[in-house]
Amino acid sequence: MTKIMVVGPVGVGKTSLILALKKGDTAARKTQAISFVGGAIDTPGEYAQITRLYSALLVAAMDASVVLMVKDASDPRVTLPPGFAQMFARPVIGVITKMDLPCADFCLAERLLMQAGVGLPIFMVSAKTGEGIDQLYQFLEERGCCV
Ligand SMILES: Nc1nc2c(ncn2[C@@H]2O[C@H](COP(=O)(O)OP(=O)(O)O)[C@@H](O)[C@H]2O)c(=O)[nH]1
Ligand SMILES: [Mg+2]
Repeated sequence: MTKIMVVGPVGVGKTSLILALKKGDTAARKTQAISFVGGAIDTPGEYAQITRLYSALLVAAMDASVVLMVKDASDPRVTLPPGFAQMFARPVIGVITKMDLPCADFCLAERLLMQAGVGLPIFMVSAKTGEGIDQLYQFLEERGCCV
């Protein structure tokens, strides 16, 4: 059981993050269903935004050893409900994406992830520039997760 599952609202950069960790250069397309990409489970953003779809996320998480909860650094909205991370019977690692954007607000994104129940460490990455990807990759590799 070495899979990672990536969750978070639509458009935060989940698929791009998986592709960056895989060191692929293909562009992300809209994720329509829970899908297996190498050692990762990619999930449609709607599953983190529509309460009645949470159960599907929880079932899929049974197949993963770690959940990556993704927050877009350029989006100041509260997009994950309080305690969302605690639903998962798995360690949840926070990942803040789009750190390359000028409007990226790391402090706010970190606070919102923590409100959603995510603990430290929280990783800051950009799938566009590659910032932070190696550190996250190494962290996952040390825990036996391969993407
Ligand atoms: N600037 C920037 N854009 C990103 C980054 N990651 C993803 N995007 C863009 O955000 C949009 C949604 O990305 P996607 O990976 O499909 O998000 P998902 O719905 O969470 O899987 C796409 O237009 C990506 O090119 C990033 O790190 N920086
Ligand atoms: Mg996607």
